[in-house]
Amino acid sequence: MILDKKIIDQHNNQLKDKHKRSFDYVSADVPQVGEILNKLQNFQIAIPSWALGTGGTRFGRFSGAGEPGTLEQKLEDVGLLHALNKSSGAISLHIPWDIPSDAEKIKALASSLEIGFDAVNSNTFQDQAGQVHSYKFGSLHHVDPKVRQQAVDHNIEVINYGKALGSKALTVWLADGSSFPGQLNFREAFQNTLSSLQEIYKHLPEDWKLFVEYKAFEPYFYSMTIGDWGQSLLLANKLGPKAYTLVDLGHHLPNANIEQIVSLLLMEGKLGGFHFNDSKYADDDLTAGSIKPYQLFLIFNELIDGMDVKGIDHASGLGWMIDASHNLKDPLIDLLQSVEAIKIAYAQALLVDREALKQAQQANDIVKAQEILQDAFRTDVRPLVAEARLRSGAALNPVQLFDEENLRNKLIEERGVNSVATGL
Ligand SMILES: [Mn+2]
Repeated sequence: MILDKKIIDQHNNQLKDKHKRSFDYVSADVPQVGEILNKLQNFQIAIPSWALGTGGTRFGRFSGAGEPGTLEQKLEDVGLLHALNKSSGAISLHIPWDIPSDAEKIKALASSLEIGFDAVNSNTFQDQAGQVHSYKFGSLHHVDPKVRQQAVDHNIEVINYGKALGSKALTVWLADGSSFPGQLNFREAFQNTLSSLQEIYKHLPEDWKLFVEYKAFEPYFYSMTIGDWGQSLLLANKLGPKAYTLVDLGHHLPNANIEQIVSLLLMEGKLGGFHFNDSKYADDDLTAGSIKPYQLFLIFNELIDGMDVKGIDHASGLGWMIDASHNLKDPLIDLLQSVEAIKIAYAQALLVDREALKQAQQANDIVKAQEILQDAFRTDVRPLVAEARLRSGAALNPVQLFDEENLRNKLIEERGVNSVATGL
């Protein structure tokens, strides 16, 4: 579905007076407002193709309606999000759920919707129909070289699909691990993983990045072969300059200090990208910023600090993506909420007075340091984020517009009630 620009203009007209009042109020105290708005306009967060349908838990899945049943429809959904917020200008494809059988046609559709292709994702965490070897006991770390080779070949195939579309990164997340002590030899599992990744790395184009994702537990509960940022960083360092660590917010043990991890990975030049979501207990895959918005702000505070020190462009230097699952809310609305939360945290972090913070740190003035951070966090930056959207031609309030225009019902009319997205 293509959203008529007139609908967005009408919506913006209705809200513009109220918006102007709140924008004028906030921006009066922000001297660098023009620069912040530019950065907000440039900052895009990729949408994963698997998040467009309803997710489930291991106990069940309650399907939504009018889900995108084809890759073309998934692109259209991301195009719709991007029309609403002008902040979701890329899709991240998962192979084999989204094989682009006609790459040129898919590229043309994406470019008509003004969306690009973010990292491609391989899947060795489940068996596909007709697959020769099973991944039941792992893939790249498997004790059997034939299984490892099959998983390596799959990743090379994913790179080739990505090349055809213009992707520039491969994300590898492995469901390799063990659930019982004694099941695995840790060193052998790690070495097998390293040599498999080295094979994949050889096929990575010069201008590509390899993102090595880690996860503390699940689907295995005793050990994960790439279980934390240390293991991921070890692999990335051994692989070479095109390999980076990818941080998924839900992939840590409870209360891990993710902002500190981010800071050190950036210092080492090895932070490749992000998967945004939120959680209370584990890999809950909830809407970004819905549970711990202060943590999200603190992460962005370190990101900006670390990127600015190295002169890394905020918008293009790292891979930014949502990795969430929506089993209660409408996936599209949920994604709009996540993008909004990410941009709010980014805007708040842009407000931090870095010079004053540095002085407070040097003087061991803890009170001042806390005041500086919380001043920024407690500023209502929503009008800044909305103004950036307005200047980009998007809606002042995307969630409200989605609701007012009954966009889900229109998708159901187009696709039917029973249309189900491929994926988990
Ligand atoms: Mn992830």
